[in-house]
Amino acid sequence: MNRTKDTARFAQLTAKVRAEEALDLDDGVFLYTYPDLLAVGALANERREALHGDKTFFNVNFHINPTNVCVADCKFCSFARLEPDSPAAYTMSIDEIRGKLIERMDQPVTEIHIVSGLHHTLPLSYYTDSLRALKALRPDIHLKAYTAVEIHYFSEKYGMSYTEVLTELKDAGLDSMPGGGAEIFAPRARRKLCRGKADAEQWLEVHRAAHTLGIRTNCTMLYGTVETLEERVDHMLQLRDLQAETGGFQAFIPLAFHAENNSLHKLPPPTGVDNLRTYAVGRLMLHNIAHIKAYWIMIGVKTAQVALSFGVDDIDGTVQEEKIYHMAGAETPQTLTRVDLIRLIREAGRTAVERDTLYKERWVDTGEALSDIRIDASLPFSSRSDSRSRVGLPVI
Ligand code: V47
Repeated sequence: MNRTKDTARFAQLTAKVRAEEALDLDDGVFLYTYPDLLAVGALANERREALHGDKTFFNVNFHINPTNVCVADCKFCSFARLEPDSPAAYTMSIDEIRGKLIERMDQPVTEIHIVSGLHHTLPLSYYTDSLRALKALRPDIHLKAYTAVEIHYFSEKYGMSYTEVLTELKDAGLDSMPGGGAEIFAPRARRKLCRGKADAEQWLEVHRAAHTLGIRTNCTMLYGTVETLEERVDHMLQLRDLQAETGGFQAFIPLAFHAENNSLHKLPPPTGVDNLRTYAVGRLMLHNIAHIKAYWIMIGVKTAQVALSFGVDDIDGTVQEEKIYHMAGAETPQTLTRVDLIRLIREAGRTAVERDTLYKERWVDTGEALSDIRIDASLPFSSRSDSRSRVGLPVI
């Protein structure tokens, strides 16, 4: 596409960004279509450095997907199994969920990211018991669990308000919530992608309820399917409005569509330029959300590294066992070690900072030789020993 390079308009927009004025829908679309990608990236990088300097955050986490049985019929999803009797359908017992943590008791994990399908028969106690079982093993671990779509489903299924569901989960050990399920808010696109699932108002209302209870959350945007650029920017603006009201979002995570094994498999994947531009536009539109995260599993390690110069200041964590993207064709590894993450951040010219889920700094890179960085440097030895003895493993 041959686009004109309106440098005067870009200069006005730069002045607006530097004056910390909120950008509007037209500004966002302009940034998406301005031909000079590097200029857009540099402006986003300016904001990123004003907020965080060279710091680039990561954490040591792992994922549990307790079930893939799901009543929703999302056209982009390769993970869910609609038929509980299908051979690929699974639902973990509470013991199997505990087992995922027991396997990792000697690792310096600080967060478990838990997301499930919308299971039609499980009681609420399945979810509260899972949280309690994990906290009993490692009281210090942060449980980032259940998307707004799951909370909305629980609310309808168990006849409870969002606040009642969230309060029960919080009492059981829920510490924060991931940002999934937002997809694209525009009703036109949502009807094509995920008809019948929680809509934009409901997704936002769950996050509002969570923030009111002091539960911090993340937010996402699925892009590269049927949406227009206007719909992407509108999605960002709706997130920004809720953030202005509650301040409860920690990070915005753009999610690039992956097409394998789902009904949208004929769509071309988002290009590298689209990925980098979406991070940059996200950084510039969402001036009131502190962190922009590149989920390396989804974007690839190499693009995640480059994204650190396009507005991104966070690359998620070690992850360890990922299903949603790998079932949709992601070719990234299943895990990166703490040292791998430090190396890739360092080589991008940034300072690696290991954070906890709420962005408290646990370790800051001072440049020691990679071979001297202990895998478990961030976990106090005593809590490692306590954890191992709690499940009957020898204390090492
Ligand atoms: O809600 C599903 C998306 C989300 C596909 O909060 C897809 O820290 C692309 O939300 N292609 C789940 N996207 C992942 C998620 C997430 C990931 C990492 C960190 C955090 C966080 C949240 O993935 C889903 C959906 O929007 N998704 N299938 C697909 N084929």
